[in-house]
Amino acid sequence: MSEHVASEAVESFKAGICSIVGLPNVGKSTLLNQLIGERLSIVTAKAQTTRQRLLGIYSDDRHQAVFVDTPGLLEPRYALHDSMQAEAERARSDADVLLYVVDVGWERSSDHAGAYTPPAGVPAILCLNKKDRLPDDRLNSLELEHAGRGIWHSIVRTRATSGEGVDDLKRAILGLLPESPPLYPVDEIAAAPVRFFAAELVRETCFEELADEIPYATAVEIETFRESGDPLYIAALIYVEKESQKGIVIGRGGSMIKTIGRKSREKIEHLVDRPVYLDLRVKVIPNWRRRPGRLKLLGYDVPPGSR
Ligand SMILES: Nc1nc2c(ncn2[C@@H]2O[C@H](COP(=O)(O)OP(=O)(O)OP(=O)(O)O)[C@@H](O)[C@H]2O)c(=O)[nH]1
Ligand SMILES: [Mg+2]
Repeated sequence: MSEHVASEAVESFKAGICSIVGLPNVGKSTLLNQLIGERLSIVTAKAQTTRQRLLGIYSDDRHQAVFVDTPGLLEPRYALHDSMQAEAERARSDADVLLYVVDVGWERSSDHAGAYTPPAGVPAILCLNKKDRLPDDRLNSLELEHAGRGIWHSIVRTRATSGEGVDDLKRAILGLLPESPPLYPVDEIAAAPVRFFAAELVRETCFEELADEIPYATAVEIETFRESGDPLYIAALIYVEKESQKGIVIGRGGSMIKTIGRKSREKIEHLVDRPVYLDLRVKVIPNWRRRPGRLKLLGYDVPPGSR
């Protein structure tokens, strides 16, 4: 009898992939972090922060949702953008559930959702995010408008920055997962190694501290990641495309690189929960965003036929 109960419990486990898609800056990465309860995906006020698919895993005793955060894109301009676009498309085609995120305070984002059709056979949820940016009556009419298309399995309003609505959203997603055993060990929350997140935190800090085009011209590579020894020793390279950008990243008397180093180190220490020694250097690779060979070296997948 007990054996029978156990096999039933295994059969009713639900697991699958939920891809989070939408235009840049609508709050996809903030939502992923809230759904997982951990700051995995980097978030900044600038659009096109996320460059690669990032997995965040949520497990409870009956479900496992593997959330995939994707880059939000408009028109690709560089080989790097082709790579970002391909990452987003791959995530879309792998999905068991699709989460389409809209910034309700930005008309273009909602219009885009209005024109979007999820792939056949994949249940899709519409997330009206940044609900703090629109009065309730306008939110109501927006929701009615989207509901009228009949393509959304459900529509959920959220404020990702505070976590409001995220529990409802999670419930809606978990309910749509197919029956399946867990895809990852249930105590894992991420599928990438810590050194990937360390590089991402340096990149996030570059986005926060540097202005204009410079953050977009930066890439971060971890050269050394030595976990034996105390503190944890990390040497990282920040790549830029021009000598003039290198000068700005270093700053007068090294002031900017010191700030980036200190802030990045604090974030990494928070992540690994131990002291970190972070050594940062800046190097120029001319036009790396336009050169598929360089992109590959920096860890970005490049689709065939990329410009
Ligand atoms: N007011 C408000 N701001 C939000 C909300 N959710 C996210 N944001 C902010 O929106 C900005 C973009 O958030 P991200 O999570 O980086 O957006 P994204 O969709 O991942 O952006 P890309 O990676 O560039 O495609 C950040 O400054 C967030 O703090 C929300 O519910 N309300
Ligand atoms: Mg993002």
